[in-house]
Amino acid sequence: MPKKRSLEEKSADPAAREMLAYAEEMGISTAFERADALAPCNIGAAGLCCKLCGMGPCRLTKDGATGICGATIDTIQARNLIRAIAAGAAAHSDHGRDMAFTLKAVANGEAEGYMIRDVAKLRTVAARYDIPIEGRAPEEIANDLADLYIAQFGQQNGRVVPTVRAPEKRQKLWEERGVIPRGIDREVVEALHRTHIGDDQDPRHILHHAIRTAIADGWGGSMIATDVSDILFGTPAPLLGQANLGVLKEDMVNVIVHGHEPTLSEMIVAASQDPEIIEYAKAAGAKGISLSGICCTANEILMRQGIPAAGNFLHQELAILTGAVEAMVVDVQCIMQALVKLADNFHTKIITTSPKVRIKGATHIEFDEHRALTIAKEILKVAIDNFKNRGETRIPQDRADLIPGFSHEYINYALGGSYRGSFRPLNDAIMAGRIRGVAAIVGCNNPRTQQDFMHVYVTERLLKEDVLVVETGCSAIASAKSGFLLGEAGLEKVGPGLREVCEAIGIPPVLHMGSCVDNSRILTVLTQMVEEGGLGDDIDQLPAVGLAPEWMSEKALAIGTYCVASGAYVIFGGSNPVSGMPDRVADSTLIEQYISEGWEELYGGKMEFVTDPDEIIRRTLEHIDKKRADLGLPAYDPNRFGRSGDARIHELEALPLEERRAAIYGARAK
Ligand code: NFS
Repeated sequence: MPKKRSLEEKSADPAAREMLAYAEEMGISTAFERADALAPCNIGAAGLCCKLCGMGPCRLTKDGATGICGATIDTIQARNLIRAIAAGAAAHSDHGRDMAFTLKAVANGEAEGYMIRDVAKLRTVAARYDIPIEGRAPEEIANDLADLYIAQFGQQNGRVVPTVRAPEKRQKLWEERGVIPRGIDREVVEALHRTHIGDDQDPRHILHHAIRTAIADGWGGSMIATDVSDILFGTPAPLLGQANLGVLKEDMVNVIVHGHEPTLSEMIVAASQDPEIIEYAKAAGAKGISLSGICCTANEILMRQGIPAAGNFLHQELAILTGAVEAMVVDVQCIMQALVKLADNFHTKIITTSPKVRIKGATHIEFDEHRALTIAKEILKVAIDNFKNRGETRIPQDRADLIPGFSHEYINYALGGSYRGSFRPLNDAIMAGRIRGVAAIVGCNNPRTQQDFMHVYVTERLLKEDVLVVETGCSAIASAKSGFLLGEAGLEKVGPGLREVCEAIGIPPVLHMGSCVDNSRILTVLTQMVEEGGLGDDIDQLPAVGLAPEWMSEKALAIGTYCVASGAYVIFGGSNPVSGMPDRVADSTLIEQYISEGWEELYGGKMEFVTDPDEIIRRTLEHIDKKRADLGLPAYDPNRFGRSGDARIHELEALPLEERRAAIYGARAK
């Protein structure tokens, strides 16, 4: 019998615990409780089930077993893995395609309500591809860039163009290995073709194409999505935001936008500020409209507009349980079907908007970027009309302030200033050992593990070890809820060297870099660190690690794989989709070995699945220290730092005047 967990075991977040207690009291089902009731299939979870044809499903339970067609465990695991990676790449990239079409429509004056907000980024990106920019109107440049980007999806030969933005050495390596993606859709389709019954049956050869498919995501579809979002909605820069369910308002119409694409949510933000809509809300008896986000939509509008985040993936049901949400407006990805049934217990309307996503029982108001503002207003009116149906509410009071908005452009600026924006200070801090290394902590919540615990634990431990942390996706929201994304709030938990750097530059120790497609920003940061000099000439030489401690989505696997292809060491927590049976004969399956040691030999990056958080930390620090040693940098020694910056000033301030003088001038006087 699966174990029923306590509230504390289900989530590290007090707001979640409060709502889960309420759900239990009301007898309402949530993903947390369904995860307790439904044990995962141990054969499927280990990657040992093949259901690619009608002879199966073949469930292989012993080392050496094969499917009816003769497929081995290694082949089946490789096929399952590449299919997940292809689905993840498809999701990110299809999002990128829609953004490119929106850019095209904006350039041609056909998209109501949108404009080109960041002309500087448009010009910088266009110039990278030799699109003429001088003397041209932003719309002309945008039209050419949109055409180029749209073409990347259906391109048959050549290379997906954003790959030219990788370090030169990396590009050469990809060419040598034959993994430069030719066209985004082509690689995804080929992944499906190769895994049809009776096609590619050499696991290494299958996974070779997994790398190419993943590069088409990170250095293709995702990068396109991030570029176009910045061009249309503005490149993020730090601003003040809030996170957790306490952002919902008792006296206002609460509308939550949930999903991933910023095209609709940005328009809902604009519509919510329209005087006509505000009046409409007031006429309905509310003080106004309060907008908030869940999942990566939350990150998109939090980073750019400071709209609060109601929570991460596992908060979607909990938000409805407050009884205070008039409408949850969803577009694509990470939306639970369970929302509709859950919402039946309250007045909340679930509104689907994407032509690609409908949920039985939900209200569908289809979004079309050509009439975006009109549709956004229509959606808000539905929510406002629903305000009168609100019953009893139960809004947890937990909310935390945060400062998101660390695009790579902003980090560059913060480190060097307007006229000499540069990654030099970051590289110098790493070289000196003030910063031991960098960790990107990303990815989902998974109801099979305690919500947020792994994200927060791993983040806290690494900060103590002077590792600078950058975050995206639901991981960033977990840190936001825990107060790490606010400079002073997190600093007493930070190691001495990193603390000095954060104080000197004025940044929090954890940098929120955006949504999951914005992991492409991390690729750009890593590239800029390489190009700045002093830390080797390719990403695999950097003392950097990527972690997805609570992953669950196929997109996370795609992200992990393109990070490996780019040279990073990536560790996933939680479940291991290529583990094989627990009683397997060898220490690791052939696939586990291949994506770790095998990929490291080929690309300098490796992928591992590790459940124990302390082991994740150990491996992360071991890797960072090894990379430091390989670069000839001094070994990490925290005792060398912490004698400057704000900490030192506070210490001096506490001394009597004479002693303070002696401390400051004494050494010099001698
Ligand atoms: Ni990323 Fe964003 Fe969250 Fe996981 Fe889902 S919202 S795209 S997949 S659950 S981090």
